[in-house]
Amino acid sequence: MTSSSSASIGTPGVAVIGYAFMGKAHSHAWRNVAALRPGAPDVRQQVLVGRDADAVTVAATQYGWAESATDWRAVIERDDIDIVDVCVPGHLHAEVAIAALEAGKHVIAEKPLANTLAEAEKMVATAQAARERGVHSMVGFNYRRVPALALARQHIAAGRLGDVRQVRIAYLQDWLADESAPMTWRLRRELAGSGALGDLASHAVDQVRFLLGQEVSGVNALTRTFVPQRTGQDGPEDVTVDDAAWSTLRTSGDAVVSLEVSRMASGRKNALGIEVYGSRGALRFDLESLNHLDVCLDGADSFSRVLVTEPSDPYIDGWWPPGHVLGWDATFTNQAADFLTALEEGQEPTPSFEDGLAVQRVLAAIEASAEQDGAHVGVDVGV
Ligand code: SOE
Repeated sequence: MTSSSSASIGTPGVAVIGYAFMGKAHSHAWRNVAALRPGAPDVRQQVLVGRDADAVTVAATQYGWAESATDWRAVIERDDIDIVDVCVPGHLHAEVAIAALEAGKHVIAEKPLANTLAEAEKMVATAQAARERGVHSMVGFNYRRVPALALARQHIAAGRLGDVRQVRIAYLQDWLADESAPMTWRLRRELAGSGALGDLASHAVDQVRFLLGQEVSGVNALTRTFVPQRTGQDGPEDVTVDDAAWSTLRTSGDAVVSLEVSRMASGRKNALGIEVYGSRGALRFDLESLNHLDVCLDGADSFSRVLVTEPSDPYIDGWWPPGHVLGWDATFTNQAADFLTALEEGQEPTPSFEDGLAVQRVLAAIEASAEQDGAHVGVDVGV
């Protein structure tokens, strides 16, 4: 099944590698995708993989998996596994995704695609070779599947904002605001690659590309690590990633984007705020109120609030009647459905690994600019 690009994928067997926060979110999606997304093929929820045998066994039972396992290498070689879903920390993305693609499995890799540009480039080369054999891949920028953001993209593409001139995008969380919050893998460069940049700015940059349909062509940026040491298991440890980042981006369509990300914004839990302003209108979105889109379209004078739950709205069909709102988890279910539908059609799903690499190149430019105290750094995303 895995090396064919024929119309039917049957009932593919799925393995999720990693069972923490993202492994849980993706498990929920695989479990519900056929029930909630019309036309999405059903899957076999086969194996959940993790290093701690006891903990992954408990998680596998809780999340509806047939089995658990501790050896991802053995799992990706199995004939009953067709899809490998990579939900491990960033330093393992390249190794697991490349091995799975080479074993003929379709792959979803969580964002950011990789920790380094070199790894991301290798993943793209492997994905391109795999595509020739009918083996497909996708990077998990789940916010592309928020109905309100998919609708926002449609409005922009239809010209209802006119020419987009400026964008404000801020992704703010507060789970590191407390200086006594302990050390985690997310604060170690060798495991996470970067801090708020890879974790949060990756989503923001992807949204700029997704919403505007434009590339980022240059950046100026600053980053800060406000708390340079945190307490680990064996005492104080250096934090080797950024806590927050700010950047001004130029786009290929001559728009200017103001981007701000932080995991130290006291009181903000998961606030992805997006504002897009054009010559004939504007849009405003807040992830903590994700069923709403504020619109000012076609030369209107002020904003009105739209509840994005009509069957005609993107990603709503198959869920609930109008006004019965969706949650954050729905973005992963919608993502799994799009992935399966693309496989069924023998198409490369989006966003592709090339999209992941393009985001990675912008993040690398932001880091390079920050190292030069905000100097302009040009970007050629090259995809
Ligand atoms: C943690 O900061 C995190 O889980 C991100 O890694 C996710 O991508 C984001 O959706 C929510 O916050």
